[in-house]
Amino acid sequence: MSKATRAKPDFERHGLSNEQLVQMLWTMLMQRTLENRGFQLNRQGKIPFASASEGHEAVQAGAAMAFERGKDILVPYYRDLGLALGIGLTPYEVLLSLFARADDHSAGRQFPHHYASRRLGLHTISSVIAAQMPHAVGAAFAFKARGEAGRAVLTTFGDGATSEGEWHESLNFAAVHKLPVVFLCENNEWAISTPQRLQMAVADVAARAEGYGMPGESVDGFDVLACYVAVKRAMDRARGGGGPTLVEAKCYRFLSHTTDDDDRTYRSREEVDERRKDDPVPKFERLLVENGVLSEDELVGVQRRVLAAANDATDRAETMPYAEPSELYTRLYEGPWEPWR
Ligand SMILES: Cc1ncc(C[n+]2csc(CCOP(=O)(O)OP(=O)(O)O)c2C)c(N)n1
Ligand SMILES: [Mg+2]
Repeated sequence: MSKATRAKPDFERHGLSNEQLVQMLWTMLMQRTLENRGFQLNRQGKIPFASASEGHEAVQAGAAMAFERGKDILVPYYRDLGLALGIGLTPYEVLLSLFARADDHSAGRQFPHHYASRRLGLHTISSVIAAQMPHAVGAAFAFKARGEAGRAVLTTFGDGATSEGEWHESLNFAAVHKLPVVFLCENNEWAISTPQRLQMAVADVAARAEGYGMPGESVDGFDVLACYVAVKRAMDRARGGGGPTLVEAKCYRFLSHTTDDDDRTYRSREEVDERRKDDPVPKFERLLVENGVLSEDELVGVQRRVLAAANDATDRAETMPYAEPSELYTRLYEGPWEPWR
């Protein structure tokens, strides 16, 4: 039976080809595999730290599909493993970052999961909450000042970041100057141990958009296609000169904040188990199989290829050397400039 005849007529694919849909699934599976790998390597004593992003796969794979590589700039935060993979960062580059090896973009000087890639338009990541947002707005301002139409900046942050001064300054400045930037909130209901109800007195982060004079939209962050549609619409608006948008994807963090956190100290297992029932990864797998985009066998094939690629990247990165002390100041500045001399 051909794939076309297997497809249900009510399946809304939003213009995405089978290849793109499977690409999104690949991103989600790879994100989950590599983030679990980070926890495993940490517990084995091989790496000092890893962040957790289980529960954020749909938001990130959907947003990545709305990003135009070679044109747009991504200014992410520390939980964006799937976004980085989705716009083209390789599993090997992720593992080099986790192992802090010499061939890592920062030669191992950055925090694990804090990647950067000029090739991909991936801005370096700061762990300082909301510090990336003025940078994103600055990049969008540069696009506008240089007359570079058709380009947009996508920046991401958590619910907790919305309490920072930079968050408000960034949204206000972007709206006043009608800048080509999309603010994507990955609302996972927690800022480490602080629940949303102690973070803000509104139910939806998106409601705040009106106060700045830009459109705001809340979307189901466990629905990868809904996330793609919302972020794509916002990116298209930005690229077309329509100004900024605030998109809020409501998701959940299934694991602890990072390998240094123990979420059992502030939330119940019942709460986490309840939210896991809506796990976006098996949900999207089922959607693709039920609609004939993938057969059961093809799905198993994708899962196996993801695991094999993750294992290969782990093995290769682990054998790589650390940077030499003499390289401490290399790759910090463009060209031979050495301002500390
Ligand atoms: C300015 C600043 N304050 C505090 C911290 C410590 N910190 C790290 S992550 C975090 C929680 C952020 O929560 P949220 O923005 O919801 O993102 P999430 O981690 O939930 O994805 C805090 C308070 C920090 N890194 N920077
Ligand atoms: Mg949060």
